[in-house]
Amino acid sequence: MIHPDILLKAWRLMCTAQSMAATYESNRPVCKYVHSTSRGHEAIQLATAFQLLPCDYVSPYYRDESLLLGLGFTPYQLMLQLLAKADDIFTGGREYYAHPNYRGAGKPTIIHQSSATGMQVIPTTGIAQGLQYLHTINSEKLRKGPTGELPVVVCSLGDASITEGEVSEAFQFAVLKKLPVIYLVQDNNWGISVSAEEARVMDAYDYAAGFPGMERVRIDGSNFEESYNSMRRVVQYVRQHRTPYLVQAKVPLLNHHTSGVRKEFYRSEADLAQHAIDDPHPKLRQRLLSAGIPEQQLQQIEQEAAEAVAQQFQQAVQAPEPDAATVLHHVFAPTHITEEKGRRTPPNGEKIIMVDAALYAIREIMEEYPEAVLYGQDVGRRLGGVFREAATLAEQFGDHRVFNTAIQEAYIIGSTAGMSATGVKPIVEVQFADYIYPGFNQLVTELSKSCYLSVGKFPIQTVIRVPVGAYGGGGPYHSGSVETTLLSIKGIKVAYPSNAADMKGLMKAAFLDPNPVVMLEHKGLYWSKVPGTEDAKTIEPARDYVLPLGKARVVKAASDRLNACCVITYGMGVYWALSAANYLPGQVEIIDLRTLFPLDEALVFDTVKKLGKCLVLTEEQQNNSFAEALAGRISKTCFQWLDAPVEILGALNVPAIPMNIHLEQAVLPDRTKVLTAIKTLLAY
Ligand SMILES: Cc1ncc(C[n+]2csc(CCOP(=O)(O)OP(=O)(O)O)c2C)c(N)n1
Repeated sequence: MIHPDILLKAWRLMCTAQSMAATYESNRPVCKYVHSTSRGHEAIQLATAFQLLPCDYVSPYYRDESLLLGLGFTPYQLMLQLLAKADDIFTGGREYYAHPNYRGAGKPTIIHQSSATGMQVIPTTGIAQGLQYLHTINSEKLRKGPTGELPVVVCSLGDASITEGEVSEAFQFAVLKKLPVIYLVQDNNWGISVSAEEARVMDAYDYAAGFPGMERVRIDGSNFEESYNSMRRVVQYVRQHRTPYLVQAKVPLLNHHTSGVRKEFYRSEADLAQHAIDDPHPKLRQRLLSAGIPEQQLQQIEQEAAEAVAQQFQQAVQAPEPDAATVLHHVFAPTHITEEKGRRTPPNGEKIIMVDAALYAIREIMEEYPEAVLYGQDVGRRLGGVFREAATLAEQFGDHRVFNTAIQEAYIIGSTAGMSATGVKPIVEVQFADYIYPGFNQLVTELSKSCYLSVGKFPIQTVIRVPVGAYGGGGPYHSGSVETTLLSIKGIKVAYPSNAADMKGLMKAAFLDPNPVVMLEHKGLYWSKVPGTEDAKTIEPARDYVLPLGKARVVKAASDRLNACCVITYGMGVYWALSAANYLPGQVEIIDLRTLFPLDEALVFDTVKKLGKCLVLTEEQQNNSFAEALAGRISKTCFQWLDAPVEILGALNVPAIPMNIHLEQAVLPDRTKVLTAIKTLLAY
């Protein structure tokens, strides 16, 4: 039997949510930012919140206002976000209503919430993956409940979100690894104006049957008592049995989809009347009355809730707006790796190839940090990466730390958001740059925005290794360059080493950086097999060597100060430039950027100002590339010092690198093309 105090608590909060919805509706000019309310969904949301412990994690979706009230957030706190005020504890006025994120005492942790329907399922499943790992290694970072309870993760979403493809990647991973995650699907039959009948042949409960090992239950989410009892059973089960569970909760939708997309636009009277039958509010009232709670007490609670909401709304309206000067804060979390340190060229050091530099860096990282894990396609035992870039790591560190994943780039990238929130430090790999696109959404939607929109609470510490680049007839889908596309994302860092020493030093810095870092690793440089790339082999830096992101390097200096130019480049471009420079002794200075973001603008601009002539060289197709953008910035900043227009050389503007090696060659820059471009510059 459910205790009457719990029913009364639910009643108070349900009345509060109802009052909030009514208040927002009657103050539409003030509540000008788009928002959704939980009307109709209150019972299942409160029932869920009441089961959770501070050691747990929950990812609410934008309709989970009542869930947040159930966790103990006050209407005032929620309203500060509604009105995008400075004191909004979640996002400082940067995010919509009911997009919380929270890390603090007394409540479950909530990672950054995007508005993209269904996309939170991967990061949230990543939390469960992180908790499972911490449990496996018996880590002190695993927070438990007051009597030693293990944490669970709740991922809440609407029924229409289930049809997103990424949801299936997360489900697959959760059942494969038996993760302690509860998928709470609130089924109101609508996805804005798209009805369930139009969108799918099965509900989430039936869909879950396709994922053996996923426990599942269908409940009436409008009935508080049923919801409470079911959620209590489910949460206890997952706490104990460490296995995924899907709860399909049927609920009515009683308010507008959002304040902007209004119910009268697309819902019939009959549909609204049908939904009203299941209003959880009168149902709970009836239950309380039959439990002997007097009508008068219920009315009094209702009135108190309304008064509290009115008073807190006034207070929120009066609260200050954010200071515009803070708008640039928290794009990244600060890194403590700012200086090049350690022995880059230790005495008696041996020369190594670039792929081994990456491998050795990761080996040393994993030896030092028990929270470091590595996963991706084929990186685990047996192969150790299609380039053997992770060879022997699974054997050395175990399958729980280095393992294969299915072909699911979205999961590989997106899960790191959840992993990182638990304190695990994931290094993941996308097999080829050409296949980063399925994971691109997670990178843009979830990872890149998390630090900024959580005002620094949830930076995502992850390294994403991406073999990249063209050589030797790799063909159209194994030769692509992706840096311009990546660099269009704000909130991630991108490194692009061109030799073994830089690879090792940058990998260490990337790992220690609290933000997402993409390591672009040129396949043509991995083994120095391409003629002219022998210098990509270097002495192996010592274990203590670290090279901060954002420091370029002078690869070759020009001695002829009167008629010289600089080549600003990276990756394979360094070697094309070096071989062209052999024909013009003393006249070419070569800068290897090493990191594309953050960019060492100081060294670039100083060099251009010193020499007056500049070529920006890239392997990417040239039009609208990073190289062109950089050339534009150089032209503007160094205008008075330039003796010639800034030249740019990249690949031809074709959609893909063709496979035939002669065609490939025709598309890519090479020594001859670079030499011609340099000579043109020097002739000015
Ligand atoms: C990836 C993505 N596509 C489209 C949208 C626009 N959108 C916002 S809510 C919504 C419907 C979601 O329905 P459901 O998940 O059932 O939740 P409900 O609003 O019914 O509670 C859509 C299509 C979005 N936010 N994200």
